[in-house]
Amino acid sequence: MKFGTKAIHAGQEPDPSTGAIMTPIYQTSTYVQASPGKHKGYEYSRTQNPTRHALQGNLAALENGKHGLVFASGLAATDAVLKLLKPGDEVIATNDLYGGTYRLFTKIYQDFGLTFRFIPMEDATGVASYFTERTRLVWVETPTNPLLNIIDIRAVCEAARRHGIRVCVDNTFASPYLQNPLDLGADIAMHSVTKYLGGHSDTVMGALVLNDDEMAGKLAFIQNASGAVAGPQDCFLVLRGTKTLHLRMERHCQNARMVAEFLAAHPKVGKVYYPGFESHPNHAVAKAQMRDFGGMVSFTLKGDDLPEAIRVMESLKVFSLAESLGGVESLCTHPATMTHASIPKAEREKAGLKDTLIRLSVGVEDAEDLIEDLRQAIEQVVGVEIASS
Ligand code: P1T
Repeated sequence: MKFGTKAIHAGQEPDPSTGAIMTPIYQTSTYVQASPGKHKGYEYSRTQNPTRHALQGNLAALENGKHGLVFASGLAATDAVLKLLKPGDEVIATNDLYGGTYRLFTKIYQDFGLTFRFIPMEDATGVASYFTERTRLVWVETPTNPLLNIIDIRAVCEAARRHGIRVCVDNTFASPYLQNPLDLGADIAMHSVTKYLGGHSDTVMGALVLNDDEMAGKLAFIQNASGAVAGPQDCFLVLRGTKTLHLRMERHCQNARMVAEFLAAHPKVGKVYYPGFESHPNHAVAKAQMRDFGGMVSFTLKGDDLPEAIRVMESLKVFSLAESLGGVESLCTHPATMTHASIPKAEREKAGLKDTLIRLSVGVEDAEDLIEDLRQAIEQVVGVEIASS
């Protein structure tokens, strides 16, 4: 079955009691049993819920995986993966990644005896040189947040497999429409469902999709035992969101390309970070492992002046200044003070993340309006270059 058909149908059957075509919101905590242990597959909603079950099946299908599990947030999904590890184990992670993931690793799990090393992975052949006898997991984010670095998933997975190390890929920025990590050899595909999968900035949720039955059993145990589950109302909203994922992603990608090209041609813009440019260091890898280049674009202004960058963000009218990404509406974020503030400045700068970086989540509005908004904001703050005749 092709992607659009799966997006609309996978995991969902007409409701058996009424024929309702949309999976109902089973807003219930518990289920009546005819006799102790004699029930219809549902005992308690932390353990299982029919609306959640439908969404888990839908997301598994979109990632070409066997098992889907949804959690109360993207970070709760990441937290569940870390609970597969033991004190003394080591995680090798991408050096450019969501600030909250870095915070969970270093501020919570380090105290439980896990160690984390953050390394550049753009040259995938070098990743194996960081493995030690204690390495149990490689954490890959690609495209990375917010620098849009591209990591060769297949190459990293091959190196990890040779050493018996698992790989989890945070696929949030790409969405399953653009990239399927399990097909490239990853053990787990992780999502902040809050972003493109939900797609409407109205839900916070996370997901894991995987093929391995034993690991899926352990993660389902953790999901129930730790209890950071997604509620049925949110699962319903995300089921509505995934039905248009393929349509939205096409427009996100088209608009982002136009915005990136506009910025790259603007005389007051410094560097534009966008994997769709042939000049992007790993453009060829992006082209090979992604269907298109995504809806995210980051940039700096020429001169790298922080007050100017802040004034540009304040001057945008169609783009809203807010954390998050992947919704239908365009957002603008200042990673240094917002999404990545929990990474120490020295660490951010080591990874190439400047305080002057502006991150755009390009929505599905009309591209002309988005470009005009960026133009007026930039030119209002830094002026227009007058061409000399
Ligand atoms: O916010 P939550 O659903 O818990 O997901 C965390 C998360 C995980 N991975 C990536 C790549 C993410 O971007 C996020 C959340 N990111 C933002 C809120 C942001 O604006 O970057």
